[in-house]
Amino acid sequence: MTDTSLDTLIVGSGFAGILQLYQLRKLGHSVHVFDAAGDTGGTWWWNCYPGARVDSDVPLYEFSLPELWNDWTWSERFPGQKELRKYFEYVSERLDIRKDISFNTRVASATWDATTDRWEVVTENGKTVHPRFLVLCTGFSSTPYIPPFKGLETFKGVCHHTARWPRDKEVEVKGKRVGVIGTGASGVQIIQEIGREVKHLSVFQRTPNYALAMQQRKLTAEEQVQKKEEGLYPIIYRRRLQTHGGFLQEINTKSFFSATPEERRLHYEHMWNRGGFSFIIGNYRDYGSNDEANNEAYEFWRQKVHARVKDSAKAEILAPKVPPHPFGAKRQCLEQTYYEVYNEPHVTITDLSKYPIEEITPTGVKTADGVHHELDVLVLATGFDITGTITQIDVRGRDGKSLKEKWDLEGVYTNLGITVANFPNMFYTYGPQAPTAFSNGPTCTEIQCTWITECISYMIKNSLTCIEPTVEAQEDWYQQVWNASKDGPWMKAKGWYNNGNVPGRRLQPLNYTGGTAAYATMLKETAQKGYQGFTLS
Ligand code: N01
Repeated sequence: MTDTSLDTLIVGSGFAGILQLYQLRKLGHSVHVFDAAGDTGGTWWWNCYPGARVDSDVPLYEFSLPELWNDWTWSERFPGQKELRKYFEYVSERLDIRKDISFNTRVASATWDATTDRWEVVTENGKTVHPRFLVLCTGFSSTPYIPPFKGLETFKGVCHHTARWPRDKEVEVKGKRVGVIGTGASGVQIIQEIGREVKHLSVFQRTPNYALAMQQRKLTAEEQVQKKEEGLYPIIYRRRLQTHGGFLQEINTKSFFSATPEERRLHYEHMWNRGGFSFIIGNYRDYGSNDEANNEAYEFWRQKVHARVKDSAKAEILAPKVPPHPFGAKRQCLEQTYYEVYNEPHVTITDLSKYPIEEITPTGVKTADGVHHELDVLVLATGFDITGTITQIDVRGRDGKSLKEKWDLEGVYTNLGITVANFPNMFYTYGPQAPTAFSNGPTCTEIQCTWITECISYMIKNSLTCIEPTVEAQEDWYQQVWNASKDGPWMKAKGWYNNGNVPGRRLQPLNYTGGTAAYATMLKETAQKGYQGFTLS
């Protein structure tokens, strides 16, 4: 028999899941969370590999709820995973949310039941619930991607994907021969952290990461308390909703050609020294669309790298003379001492674009230059399946067809990066076709969760049963996402920005790049117009 006591089921308890739960519970709705993890934190629970650290600075990277920020202070501008975990523990206790979460509970399937107008959600450990609304707060990085390397299963040493790093036992790397495949943010961070202490490090890089200077610094409790007393925090949180990327810095509206080479050089230095994503956000507006502007940004970055890496052959692999893709086309990460690691004689780097991995053997990795890299530990820093974070659940909508099959066959179609036609009363956060990669998590999810809460609330108040987007609205959003991407470099290299990191997927922009503030306005206007683009019944 269908139990109709649950209004909303949320999947995941990272930033989005927690806020969604807190907001809906406050309204008096019955709401529950299933999370495959053992505790709250989402990506910060899973990604416990050495060196994991956030790339958005605090206090931007936290909840804007005064009941939380008032009593919390950080120790660093860009906190590490352990401190972020402590933050989630604090949040969980302060908001008393664990009582509404079932941990170690992975959702296997969600099927729309048109006879009851409810979802039937089944978990791998045998629970079944029937909520009216389903909110997938599964983010963009909850499904690791592991390439089908020949022989991977034969490796006899220790092998982990960065997002499945063991949390209950220490992985010994000191004095070991370690290999890292992948140089995205995860690879760069683990290489930077363990590079000096291992016996030998073999880095396998297919594409260089144009890593930017983090400019990390310690924070004192006093400076944070002072800012709070000066009333700055509410302004910061309001402001982050108004900028392009959820940071305080607005994108540069000046053209590359409006400045002299000297002015540009000084500007680049200034942005570089600010750290974080300033060098991208503050770059000239046409850096993504004009080759000259783009090449100059690349050359500035390249010189910074070459100045730090002593071995010119290694430096050339890390920052080649001819850029493999335009600056900004792939997600850059932030580093502190990444490039200095390559000055250690026991650290080698193989350029997989020239010498691909031929196979993984029981004792190491064989590359096409004929070298067999002997390894005790193999780290797969090979990223995530972005759409897989949703389709890892066998979601079936009104017509009984699976979302995975639809997206695999037709490409990803959503309305506003938050709902999908044919999947009534289903919402998702921080996933495909939202500002996701171009906005920090707490900002983007605050906008989305608030919208979802108001939508559910509106439906209950107006005795409405179902909401789902129209196919036309979805096609329109698909086009808007493409249009916003046109002037940027983001379709000019295969990566997780465009579904290109998983072979065989349809290339399409997976992020709305028109800005977080513009996105928030669109969501708001849609609601104000009585949920234009949606069918309500
Ligand atoms: O994943 P990625 P990630 N053979 O997809 C390589 C966030 N994040 O986990 O570029 C060989 O960026 C692949 O090579 P290529 C952040 O938003 C944040 O590192 O496709 N190599 C690439 O080098 C980030 O952007 C933080 O040629 C293969 C790497 O694997 C996002 O998560 C920390 C391969 C994958 O890089 C994802 O980052 C960590 C193959 N067959 C993550 N397949 C912070 O907050 C893939 N690769 C700082």
